[in-house]
Amino acid sequence: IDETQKVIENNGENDAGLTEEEVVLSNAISEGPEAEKALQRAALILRLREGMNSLSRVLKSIEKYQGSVCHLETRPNQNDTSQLDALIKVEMTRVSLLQLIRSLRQSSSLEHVTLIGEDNISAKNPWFPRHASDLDNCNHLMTKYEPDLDMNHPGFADKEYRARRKEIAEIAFAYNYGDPIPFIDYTETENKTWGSVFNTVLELMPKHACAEYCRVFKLLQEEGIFTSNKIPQLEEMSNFLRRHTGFSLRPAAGLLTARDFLASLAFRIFQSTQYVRHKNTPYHTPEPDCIHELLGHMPLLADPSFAQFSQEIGLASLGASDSEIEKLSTVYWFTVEFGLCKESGVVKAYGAGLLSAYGELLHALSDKPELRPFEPAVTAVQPYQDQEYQPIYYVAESFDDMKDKFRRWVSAMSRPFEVRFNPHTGRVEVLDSV
Ligand code: HBI
Ligand code: NLE
Ligand code: FE
Repeated sequence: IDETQKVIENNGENDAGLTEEEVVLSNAISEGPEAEKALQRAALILRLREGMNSLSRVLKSIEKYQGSVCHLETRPNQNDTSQLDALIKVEMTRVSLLQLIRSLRQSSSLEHVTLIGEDNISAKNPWFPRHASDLDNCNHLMTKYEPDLDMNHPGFADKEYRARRKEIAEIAFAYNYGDPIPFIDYTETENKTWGSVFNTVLELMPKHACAEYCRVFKLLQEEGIFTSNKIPQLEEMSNFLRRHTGFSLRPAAGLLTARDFLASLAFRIFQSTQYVRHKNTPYHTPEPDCIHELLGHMPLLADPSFAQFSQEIGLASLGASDSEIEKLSTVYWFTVEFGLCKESGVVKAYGAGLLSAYGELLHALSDKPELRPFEPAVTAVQPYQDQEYQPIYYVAESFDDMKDKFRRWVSAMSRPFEVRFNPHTGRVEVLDSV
């Protein structure tokens, strides 16, 4: 037992400044004869009373104890925004770590200092939704290409459009699991924008869309959900999906973070925007809108094999590291959003971003872009941009082949546990593999 630990054991919590639990944790972080000199990783959560000023003092202390910072995040405290919460991951010897914590706890500019073992906050026990109702906490938005913020957005100078977007976003913010999706009384302009995209896609479909898309499209027409004169309501579309694949919809206010967006797929829930693109750009918009969701995504989400593939991407994302999320979302991008596939030797579109944007659909199937065979390990690291038409597309041999390759690739991911969706309870179960 080293000296520090003796002190802790003899004097109890107050003198050492560590709770019993933390002593156990810090022991778990490091064990063995070389432990004293070995560098360990640990995470600290701090409440900073004087914001960034106290942060610089904390960093100086870490330096003083010869630790290095591997990761740092701050955010305003939820109850008191004048205070800052900081998550700091450090690398240092265990003895120094204990000294550091003690010295931080004596500082009057810090309200709380909590030590968490590295394992607790990363791979082994991360928080992720276990049931569809947990998705109420998974709607973090990305601020990208918004009419309020982006001068290049066609709605930037259109006050009426911006007000309408706000009104519709409010519905998504207020939505809770289990609520019926509120009805939207779309304006004549909005229905007309839908109509012009719908009619163009209808015309291009026989030549350019994959067979599964065409099959469900026809069903949707027969049921009166797909018509050229009115935008389908998310609620009726959700009920249609539920009958075919058990997928359902929940309204999203805009572009969600990839982690939140992918997580919902694990529960066969698709987060769908409800606003309509600006009338000046019917042929293509970089951000998802309900024309994209309805015309692009819905037909394939009603196809059993494709629904299965979508859920599997979602399951793979639960508790994944940031870099794995990045890879999964890139695979999603080049398949679900912009995928091409072969049908008796002819290349067809199945990606939703193509089937809702006739400008890009024609581009994708022209001789301009480069086509490459879908190969998850390669596709997953292909950089892409999300503002213009894609210069590269990936072509799947078939849905089955794509699923097969995806499964093999995903099984090599490093998550230290397995997840399984239990359809009877609607819960994700975690099978610890350690
Ligand atoms: N959010 N609302 C919404 N709709 C999407 O299609 C969407 C998203 N966030 C991220 C995303 N798509 C993809 O680019 C992948 O990163 C998952
Ligand atoms: N570019 C698509 C469209 O215009 O419908 C939307 C893509 C969303 C990722
Ligand atoms: Fe999409």
